[in-house]
Amino acid sequence: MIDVHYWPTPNGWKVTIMLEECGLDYNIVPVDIGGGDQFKPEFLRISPNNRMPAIVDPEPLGGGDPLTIFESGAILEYLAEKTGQFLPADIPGKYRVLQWVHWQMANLGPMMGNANHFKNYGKNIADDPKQLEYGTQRFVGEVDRLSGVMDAQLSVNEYLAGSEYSIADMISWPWAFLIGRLIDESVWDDFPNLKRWVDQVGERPAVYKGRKAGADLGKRELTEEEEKARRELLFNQTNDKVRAAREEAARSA
Ligand SMILES: N[C@@H](CCC(=O)N[C@@H](CS)C(=O)NCC(=O)O)C(=O)O
Repeated sequence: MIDVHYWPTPNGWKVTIMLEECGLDYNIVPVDIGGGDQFKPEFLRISPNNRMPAIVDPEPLGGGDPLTIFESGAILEYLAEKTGQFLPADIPGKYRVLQWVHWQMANLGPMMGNANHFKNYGKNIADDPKQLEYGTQRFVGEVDRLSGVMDAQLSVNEYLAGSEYSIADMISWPWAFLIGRLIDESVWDDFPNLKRWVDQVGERPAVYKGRKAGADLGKRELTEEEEKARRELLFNQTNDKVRAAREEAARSA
């Protein structure tokens, strides 16, 4: 059974949604990113960038030793290849999907993450709120632009990569459905085609189940001290700070 190293966030949901869509059995291995699990040597050996999600497949496509994969885009592409689902086999169809998968990984995910950081999390970190203004404007602006890119594509296509539901939709939906929450719910008025797709994909039973996977993890209310430690851990990562964990992972490999 595939192990999913996971915490319930948009990047984690991409993988549980795909596993649900493919009907594959999986076992959730919690990675409490607020508690520092991403720096444990056993996790860093699977995911050297100290980010979840990651998977371990004990029965990999092509045989051989258990296969470990980090980066949600690579994981979805692998699961699509393994099951022969949600990624066309023909070259034009395959790259019609993969260009949107890479688009999400390089654009929508990082820009929304940064917009959320400057607009929401930053309030508890920056001493002067003015420090946040340019970052908020830059990244919320990018999210608005990217919403327009999806809206235009979805005005002439049922799904992001054309007429068929694919891993391009599964990888984009967990971020896209949060756009209203991030910017303002009125933003959907500007992007009716995107809203149509968000609702349509959201109604798929596998999408619902994937998003609910491990929903109870991280529900515990943190004390002020714990919240402060969590912010320091998540938002103040320099090479110096993570080097020791990485070296320990290499030593104990
Ligand atoms: N490009 C990566 C991004 C993964 C990512 O940013 N994961 C976050 C949670 S959504 C994480 O593990 N954060 C831990 C940390 O910042 O130390 C992917 O799509 O897999």
